[in-house]
Amino acid sequence: MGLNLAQKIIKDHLVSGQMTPGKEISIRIDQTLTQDSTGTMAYLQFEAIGIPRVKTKKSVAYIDHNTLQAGFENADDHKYIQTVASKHGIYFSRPGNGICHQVQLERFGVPGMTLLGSDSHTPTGGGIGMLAIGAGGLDVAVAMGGGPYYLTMPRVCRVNLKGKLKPWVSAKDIILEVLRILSVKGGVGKVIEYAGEGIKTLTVPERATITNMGAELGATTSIFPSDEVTKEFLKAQEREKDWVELKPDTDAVYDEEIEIDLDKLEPLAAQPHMPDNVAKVKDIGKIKVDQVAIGSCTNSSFMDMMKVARILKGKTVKPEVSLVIAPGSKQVLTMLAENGALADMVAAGARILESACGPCIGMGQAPSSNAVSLRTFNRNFEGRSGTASAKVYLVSPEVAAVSAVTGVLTSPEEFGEAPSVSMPSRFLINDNMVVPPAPEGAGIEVVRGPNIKPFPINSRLADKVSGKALIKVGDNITTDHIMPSNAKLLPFRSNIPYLSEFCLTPCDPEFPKRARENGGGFIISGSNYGQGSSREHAALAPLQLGVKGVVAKSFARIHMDNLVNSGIIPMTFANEADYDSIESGDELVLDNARQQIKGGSELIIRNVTKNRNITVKVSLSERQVAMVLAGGLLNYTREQNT
Ligand code: MIC
Ligand code: SF4
Repeated sequence: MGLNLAQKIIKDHLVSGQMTPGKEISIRIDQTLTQDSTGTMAYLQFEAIGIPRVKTKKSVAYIDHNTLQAGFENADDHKYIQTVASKHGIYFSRPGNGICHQVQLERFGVPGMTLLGSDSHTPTGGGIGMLAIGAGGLDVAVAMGGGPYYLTMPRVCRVNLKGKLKPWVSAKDIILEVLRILSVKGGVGKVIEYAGEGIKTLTVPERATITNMGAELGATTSIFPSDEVTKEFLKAQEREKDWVELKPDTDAVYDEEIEIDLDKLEPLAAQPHMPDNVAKVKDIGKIKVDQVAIGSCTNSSFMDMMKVARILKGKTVKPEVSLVIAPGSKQVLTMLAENGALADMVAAGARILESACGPCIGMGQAPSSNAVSLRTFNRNFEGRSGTASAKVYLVSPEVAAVSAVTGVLTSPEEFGEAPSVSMPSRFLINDNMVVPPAPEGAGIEVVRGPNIKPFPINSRLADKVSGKALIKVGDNITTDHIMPSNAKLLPFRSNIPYLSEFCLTPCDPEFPKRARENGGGFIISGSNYGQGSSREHAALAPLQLGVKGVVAKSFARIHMDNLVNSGIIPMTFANEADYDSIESGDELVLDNARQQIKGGSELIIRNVTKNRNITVKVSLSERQVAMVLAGGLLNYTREQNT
């Protein structure tokens, strides 16, 4: 029986386990990436592991999220990352060089390799045929030290693309369509593998838009084959030598198949407040727009920007609309500057932001109250923009640019002829903003500012785990709810005690206080708890507040791993109806917790207040059980080494 592409790369990198879907495997990691808002924690943990030099083929530390520098905190963290990277053999992409995923694709991604990144949009690398996976910082730290990455062997879903996109319809519409079909939970436990005649019509940056936003499906990753199109892209980046052909076997077997007819697709938008709340732009209607933001790791490639520049050329942005544009990398920005497209954008009234995440992570450009904001980004979770009442729609660069000119949500076919932009045969190459590491033993001193505070480490799991149900939340709670990130909080990613004061506050402003007063307890949730970001702060902040376990209908992949890494017990209701039987404030007890967790997948929680037992499941591998018993990955690693 033939292998599909995901299985081939996994097989080539397999360290342990059987490639049976649902079973735990571990794989060798070739490349890692970190960004600054998860990076400080990842490097503190790397230092705690105590390995002097990274053992990967290439590890890169990016600064792209936290670049406002409203106080000393950001700048201090950047210095820490720069020096710690230099000391341990890690390349450093300076602030201004661009968004990690865009730069990694342009300059470092290699088809067939594995990439582990401390950012949930690491699957962008699947656009170039990498098996690129997002993870918590601690998992990336372990991979930098040469340790394998553990994951559940995924099922593989084939998305068969037929035909060719019509003018004005773009790669963003393809992934929005996949989200419409599968939902934000539909990719959990799966790799989404793209195939079919239609893939030949998509350039690498377009493929990367699709694999990037595959993160919103909850998928382990998404991947395209490495073909002539990939070769063209690598050649244009002067990296043809990195190209290898990669494709599934002709008799490859898939667990699931979806077909999308590209000719039939129309411009789409994800409506507030979920990326899978997708409708046709023309069906949503001509709602008045207050803000348009173009950029982010989903849609900031040179070609996306050129389409935007062509649409804006000779026009003026509607007076009621604020248009901001952040080109994805220094390469993109320089090319736009050189060919005059930047001048067209500025002349039309666009406000140009630096090549960084910016408004996508709420670092500035919070919309006005009740505003409608069209964004080419990948997440429109409530409040993520920095304005709780804002209504964010996720759209293609074409829809965004056209609507900035008309002032209302506009399906671009009405605008005239679509701009035709093809991939350049040569990108502008200048890697002067990537600082190579110092030679081994160069005596680099790691600079640590006062913003860096010790992070919490759990203790061995007690025999009896008890506490109150501190909060009860619904479905699809994102890590932006659990550990909000905005211009005020992002500078404190190395200060968990401070951050914990804001933990789950979008759901209940009293949560941190209640958790502290009760000496910790449990979180009760509906399905897909922890979707979105890879930030392990969404586990560390609850840990700081004494949270011992989360009982949910289901979990998002990366967040569940982060909970286990922190020694917080992730439990799912054996019978979902039991969710209704727990109320916030109920006293819960897990008797013989160690024994119960060791003993099998079903545990009994006593609800003392309701005088009733609830059966919950812990779907953990043997290794994860050992981690929970030890009080998290760091304690587990120490126990293993003594
Ligand atoms: C995001 O898009 O939510 C982020 C900010 O890039 C996060 C990482 C973080 O929280 O620092 C992600 O996607 O993992
Ligand atoms: Fe940055 Fe936004 Fe991409 Fe996250 S999704 S890496 S915040 S651009």
